[in-house]
Amino acid sequence: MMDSSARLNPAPDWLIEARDVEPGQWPGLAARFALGNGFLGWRAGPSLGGEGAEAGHFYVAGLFETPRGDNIGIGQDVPLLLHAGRPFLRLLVHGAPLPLRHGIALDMRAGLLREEVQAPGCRMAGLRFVSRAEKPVAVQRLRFEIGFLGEVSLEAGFDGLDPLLELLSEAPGRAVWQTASGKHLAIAGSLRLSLDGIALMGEEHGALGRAWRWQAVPGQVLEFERVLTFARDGEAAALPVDLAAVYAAHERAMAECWKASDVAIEGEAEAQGALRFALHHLIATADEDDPRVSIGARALTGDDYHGHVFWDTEIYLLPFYTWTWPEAARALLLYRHVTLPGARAKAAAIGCKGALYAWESTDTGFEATPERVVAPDGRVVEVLSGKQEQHISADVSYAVWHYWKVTGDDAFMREAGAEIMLETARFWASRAERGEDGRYHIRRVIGPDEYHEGIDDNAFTNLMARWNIRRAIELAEAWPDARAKTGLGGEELAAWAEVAEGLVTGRDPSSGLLEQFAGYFALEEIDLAAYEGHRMPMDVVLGRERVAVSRIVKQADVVALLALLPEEFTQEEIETNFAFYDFRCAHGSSLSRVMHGLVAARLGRVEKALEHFRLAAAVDLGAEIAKSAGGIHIATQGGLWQLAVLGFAGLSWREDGIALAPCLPEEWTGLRFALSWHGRQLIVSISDGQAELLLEEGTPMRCEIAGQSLEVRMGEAERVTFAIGNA
Ligand code: IFM
Repeated sequence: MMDSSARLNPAPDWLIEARDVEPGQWPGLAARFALGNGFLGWRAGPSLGGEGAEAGHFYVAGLFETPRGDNIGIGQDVPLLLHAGRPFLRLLVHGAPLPLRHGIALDMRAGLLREEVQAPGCRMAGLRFVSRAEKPVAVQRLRFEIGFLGEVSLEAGFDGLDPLLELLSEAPGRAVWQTASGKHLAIAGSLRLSLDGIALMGEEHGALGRAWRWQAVPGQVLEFERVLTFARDGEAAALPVDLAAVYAAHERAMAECWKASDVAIEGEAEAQGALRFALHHLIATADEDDPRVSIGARALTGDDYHGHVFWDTEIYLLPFYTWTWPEAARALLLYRHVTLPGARAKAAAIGCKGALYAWESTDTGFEATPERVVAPDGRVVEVLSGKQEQHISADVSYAVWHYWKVTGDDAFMREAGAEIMLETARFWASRAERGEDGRYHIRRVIGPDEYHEGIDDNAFTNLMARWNIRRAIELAEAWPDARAKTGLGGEELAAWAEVAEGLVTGRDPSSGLLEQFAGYFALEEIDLAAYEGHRMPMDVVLGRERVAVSRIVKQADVVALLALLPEEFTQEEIETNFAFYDFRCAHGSSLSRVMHGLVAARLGRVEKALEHFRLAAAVDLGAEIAKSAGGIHIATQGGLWQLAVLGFAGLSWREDGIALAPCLPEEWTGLRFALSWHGRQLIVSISDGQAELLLEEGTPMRCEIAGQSLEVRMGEAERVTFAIGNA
């Protein structure tokens, strides 16, 4: 098995490190350096005692509970993703703790967290991982080198469980907890300590704990090992005995993940590091085997947004999974099928038909958005997004359609995807109102720009809804089975077509400029340049009320539309709209810059795109570690992949293959990435005005590179030369 005393991995682009960690830095670092496998998330707190140790707890995907009473401090019940406990170690020498200096290093390629602790007369090196191959399993190994004489006690235990989890039963090596609503968490654990190769028995300390005492002498070497298995349903899995085999399986599974999804950037080490960091978290956060869970806005790395699932998953994350890890994409989309009953109930509750997905979703699919929150200025404000941010339904369908087109997974579409698309289209057709102008309107919504609430005809919502209805009509016409399953008759279909054709778009026919929503152009113009350097979001700087009557946009809204539906616009329209809205966007959400970057890259505005890339990468890798304390911003990570691959490489799908329109920043001398299309595995390499495509596996397919169309065959690399900066 791996050697816990090994030196840190010297390849800097696969490693992030933090040395001499200050106690106050642990919450942010614990998220940044977190490990996960989609079922378990393990925050990177320090193994050994001291301040900050509480940061290192586990999450189990899908383990939510709604406490009764006022759980977020303003009189309402909201489902929360529970803390699934934290393993700890306490070392005392002559009855007192030692002053410790901690360093951690995340080896992203191996999916391992390494740790070094220095103390007077003692050095400890350790590593831990959650198995990519056997999801319930987490392993920790530590090696202590003792250089002093004295009485030592070491206690290993497990605490920090969410107060909503009550102990139901325990026996040596296992414990089961239950919530008031009957959710379960079962954990089994084993602990071993050996001194110079000889096992020390110690004493039992609770079900998952043990304590040892011994007389230390210089030169002693202690090896500690902890293995845990977790279960959300039923019994905790049996503890593996052969850890070398567990590690080997993890190593193989990690190698497969990286082979399928790696992106290598030449020329800019920071960008390479940022992308590998993004990929580490994207790999760590999906469970290809469980369609009952999806990915929360902070993945399994922190408490912000309580583990709730937003449009972030479908719009920011799904492209990555769809193009590189279709099994994970499929499971994530099946989650939206499993949660259709909640979406149908939400639509019915507002008098509509079909399916309106929860803006914030948990294990049930019922709406989980809090109705009020405490704003940064301390005021309690009403949150309307749970009621009004309805574009989520079109976003889900968008992800379904693109998954289908990229993978060709007809079975998924027949079993689940078509039903999602038809039910969401049905929602939009019933939600749109016919106005006196004879056109259809979607009123009282919030678009991605959450600074403007209760607006009418948000261009993003209307165009995405129209797109949703149109694709659903195509499906219904091609697949009579899907029509039968959803009880869709010809009359209803005709009504959908009428709504789609009649929906207002806010598009000025002469300039192609979209009005973000009805009345937006009449709002106050505020020059954002005057606020450059402000570190607070604009709704805090100017106040919510002022921003709401201004043209300041919180995050990519029309620009997101340009990114998602480029085929609906001419190049000139994209230019016009991007120029108008990029200038007015305050990027008050971590989701914003990657979308702006993606559109800029496709427009060939490469330096601007790179600036957005760098600023987005800084969200979870910048100097302000505390920004990540509530968890890493997983949508940003997915967006960075999109910006590199869909933006700089210009990847898109065609019915019979793929297309690339490369336009790399000058600083990036090369870009290489893996992708899959209709079950085929491909490697794309771009550098020096050349793009090379290698079909590693699968039957021949078509590819268009910088406008040149060719057929690629397995094992034969196809190379195309293109003019740099003019893809
Ligand atoms: O989904 C986002 C939303 O677009 C902006 N606020 C944060 C949410 C979760 O990331």
